[in-house]
Amino acid sequence: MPTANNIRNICIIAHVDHGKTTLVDFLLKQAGTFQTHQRVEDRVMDSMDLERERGITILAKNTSVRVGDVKINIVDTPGHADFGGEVERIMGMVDGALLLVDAAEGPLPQTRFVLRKALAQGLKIILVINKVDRPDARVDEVVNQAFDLFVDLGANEEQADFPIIYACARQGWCTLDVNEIPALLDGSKKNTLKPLFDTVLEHVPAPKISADNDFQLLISNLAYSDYVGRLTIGRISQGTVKKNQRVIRRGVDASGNPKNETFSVSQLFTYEGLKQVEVNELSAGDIGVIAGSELVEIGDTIVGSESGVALPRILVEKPTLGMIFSVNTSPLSGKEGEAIQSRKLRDRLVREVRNNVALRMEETATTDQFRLLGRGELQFAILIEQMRREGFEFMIGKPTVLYQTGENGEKLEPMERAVLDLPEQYSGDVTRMFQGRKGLLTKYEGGSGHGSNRIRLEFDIPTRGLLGMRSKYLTITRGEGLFSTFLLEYGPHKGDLAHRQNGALISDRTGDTVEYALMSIEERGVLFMGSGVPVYEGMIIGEHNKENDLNVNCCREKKLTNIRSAGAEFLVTLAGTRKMSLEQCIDWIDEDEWIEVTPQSVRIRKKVLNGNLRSVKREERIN
Ligand SMILES: Nc1nc2c(ncn2[C@@H]2O[C@H](COP(=O)(O)OP(=O)(O)OP(=O)(O)O)[C@@H](O)[C@H]2O)c(=O)[nH]1
Ligand SMILES: [Mg+2]
Repeated sequence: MPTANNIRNICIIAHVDHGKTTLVDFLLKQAGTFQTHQRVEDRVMDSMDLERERGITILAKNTSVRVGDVKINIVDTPGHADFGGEVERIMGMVDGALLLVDAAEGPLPQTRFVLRKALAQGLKIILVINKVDRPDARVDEVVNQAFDLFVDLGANEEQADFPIIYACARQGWCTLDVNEIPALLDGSKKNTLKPLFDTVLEHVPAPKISADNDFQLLISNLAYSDYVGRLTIGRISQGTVKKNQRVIRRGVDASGNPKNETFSVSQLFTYEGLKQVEVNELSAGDIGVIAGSELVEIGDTIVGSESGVALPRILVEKPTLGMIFSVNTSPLSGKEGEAIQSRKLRDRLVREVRNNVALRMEETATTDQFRLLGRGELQFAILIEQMRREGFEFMIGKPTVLYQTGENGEKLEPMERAVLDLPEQYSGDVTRMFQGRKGLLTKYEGGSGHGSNRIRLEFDIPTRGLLGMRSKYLTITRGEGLFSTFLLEYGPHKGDLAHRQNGALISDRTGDTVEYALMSIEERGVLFMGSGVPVYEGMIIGEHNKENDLNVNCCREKKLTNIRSAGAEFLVTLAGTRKMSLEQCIDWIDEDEWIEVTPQSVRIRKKVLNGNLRSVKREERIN
């Protein structure tokens, strides 16, 4: 049983893609977690299907390594802003943070967000300048920028006196000496991640243990096991807990009043590498897993006796976006998955909100619809994707911004800073697009980021203006632009913003699409589908090239004639369709439209299906 002196608890934080999960791979490998013959997948901590498919981390996860007789618990965190709540909730488990910064990109919006949280938590920070192997690395400049960021965020003297490590996570080495980088790059010198391990042991304090021996743990994360059910994850702040011990969960009920539950600890686990190993006892300072209660929630405290008190609940930033989830009311409902009824939809959303502190749920005026509140389109898209993989059918509406009311009754809306890094030749188009969305250019920096023909632009822009922008930005910059944002604060409402310039092409009947019919519609806009696709009245099949909607017959067959044309028949095919991904659909839809999600399809439809009951004019369909 380790005492706190041979434990260190750290997290790894950074902007998206700066190499956190890759670094964990090599920390595990070099600490001898795997047998030499064992083949280890890249980014082994990204274990969820969706994480592997998208190449990003979505959930914070624990692991540990042993260096000598010290156990280092490590929490890998996601870098995408939409999953910022994951970072916020694990901060209380650790005493130190490795702050990774890409040697070419430098600090970006999420670097700022996570560093601010880490400083507020009083964590000891180690700066890791990663990807020093990049040809466009600019190490000195990036170190200076990181230093400025610490100062800017109000780091105290001790915090601003951070050790700096230069690393190439992908090759598994690092150094404390910036002058050694060239030799390490050309292979004339070799190193490992030992300097990083040493720095952690030296600079990150061992977990403080209170003199009070009464067991206490703040629940920072949850997991689920098919064998033992719901699992509590947290750091034991004081005392010890044993298997079969009776403990008390100090939680809250739906209205926030204290609610206690006594339960018996059925199993205890500790992290050893990627495995959870069962133990009989956990003691202060360690991060562990407790089974035995199905009711545990993030933010609850588990204590060992009646006199044990609850720790302050974990607070995270408030949601800024809302999205309606609805029972599927489409004519094709139930054909491809389980068309869940409102109770089950509600239960599923409640379960999500219990596991994810950054999400909230609200009832609406109708019992078939629920409003989920969160941080970004990607956060919603991931949940939607998970639910369709579970076999569910449901509908979602356009994401909407959550407004607030100011002191004098004025309407306030969330504002964000968008930081863009892009090839200079696209700057004109991009600036025009952002300004058209009420963006205010606050910074124009040449020669930064990846190489000299790139520029960095910063805009202050309403969250509302950013909705649906990502895919347009990527189109304009031919996929070469980087785009990230962070929330500033609520500001005065910036006035009306048109969401979409184009109307929809809408099927006026039920049937299957026919190539012949689609060919005549094609000149009216962009089709989202080819032939042979089942459609219904009110379902959207494409984007109209005018502002109004257009109801079309996309099921019309060619009339058969017995006169053969003299010339050879041409085989005419559709020029091309734009297959819409779930995220593109979320970017695209208007308030009077739904996205219908099933395990097999993502369809877009009008809320009002009957063509006679809805207007095609924009000003009449959206108020
Ligand atoms: N050139 C170079 N690429 C690296 C290095 N470390 C990581 N990468 C690459 O950077 C990309 C992102 O790496 P990840 O480890 O997934 O980054 P992450 O910070 O975990 O990303 P999120 O968890 O999604 O925020 C991958 O393609 C890695 O191969 C490095 O030292 N040098
Ligand atoms: Mg990652």
